[in-house]
Amino acid sequence: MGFLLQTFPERAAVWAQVFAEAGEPLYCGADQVIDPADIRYLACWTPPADLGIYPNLELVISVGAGVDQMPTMPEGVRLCRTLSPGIDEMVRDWVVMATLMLYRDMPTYLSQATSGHWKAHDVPLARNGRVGIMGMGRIGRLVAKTLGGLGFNVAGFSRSGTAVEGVRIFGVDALEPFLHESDVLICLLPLTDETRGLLNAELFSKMPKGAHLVHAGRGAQLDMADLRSALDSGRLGSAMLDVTNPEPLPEDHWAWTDPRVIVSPHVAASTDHREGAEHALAVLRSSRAGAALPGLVDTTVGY
Ligand code: NDP
Ligand code: OXD
Repeated sequence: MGFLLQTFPERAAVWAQVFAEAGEPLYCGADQVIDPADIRYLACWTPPADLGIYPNLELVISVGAGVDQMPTMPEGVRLCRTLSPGIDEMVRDWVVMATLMLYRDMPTYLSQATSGHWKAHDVPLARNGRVGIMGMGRIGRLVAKTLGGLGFNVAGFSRSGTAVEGVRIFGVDALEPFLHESDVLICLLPLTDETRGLLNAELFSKMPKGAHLVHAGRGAQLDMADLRSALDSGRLGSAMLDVTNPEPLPEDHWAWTDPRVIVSPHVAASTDHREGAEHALAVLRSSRAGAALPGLVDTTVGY
């Protein structure tokens, strides 16, 4: 049973230590592998182009929360994503920051600051604000709890429409009423065939005039040209994007300098190395025991 990690040196060093502490062997890099037939487990962000070089591969683990960067797995190879409280908490913090910044008009004040312009605008109360969260999974639920705790009226949108305490939940057949009441729309959806390009002109047209967009899902869910038109028409007031389309955002892209948009370079979360390694060990042990795998991806739905 061989476990191969393909990653950058800082992460590899921590994983090597965590695996050594657990008494589990680990190959850090393909160059350490003498016999590819020994490899049963592979952890990486993106795998080698030809996974067939490991004929006995059973399982691939994405070192992040998402798996949209992964190719279709070969027959019989299972795919897991990383479950890590640190990822969930980091994204929650970014989303809460972004929601407050947009709701409290920070793009306008940052823009005024460039010319030293002291001008106050209306100050809204959180409890008068309606927040709509697309994706009520691990991260969406954490965000809902925090924003609800600040007083926002929180609604959630998910594929299954599973109930979440304290949140008005809308299923996929109720996207329109959900959008109607989203003064701040937060996207925390995985990228799948169903969510690609979902944040577009048609969707924006269903939101309250002047609403805001917080996007930390995946760049390919957003039509950036439609976002610009929605901002120009006043349909949307502002947007804060941690993920963009494309990524990285080109140096001369309009969104960098548009005062209504704040961009961060896909940094809402970065997997803590130790938590990632511990998750991989949990997957390894569950697999050996024939137990349910933490973070197992349902490849038929894509997340
Ligand atoms: P989960 O798998 O726990 O939750 C996904 C949620 O999305 C579920 O509620 C699911 O519905 C819902 N969903 C999936 N497809 C659809 C659809 N077509 N329509 C409506 N709802 C849908 O994921 P996480 O919360 O852990 O992470 C969510 C995403 O956040 C990741 O996939 C990744 O893209 C992004 N992310 C971004 C990071 C960043 O740094 N910017 C860092 C980490 C994650 P249901 O509950 O019914 O299954
Ligand atoms: C992730 C990410 O998927 O960083 O973990 O986006």
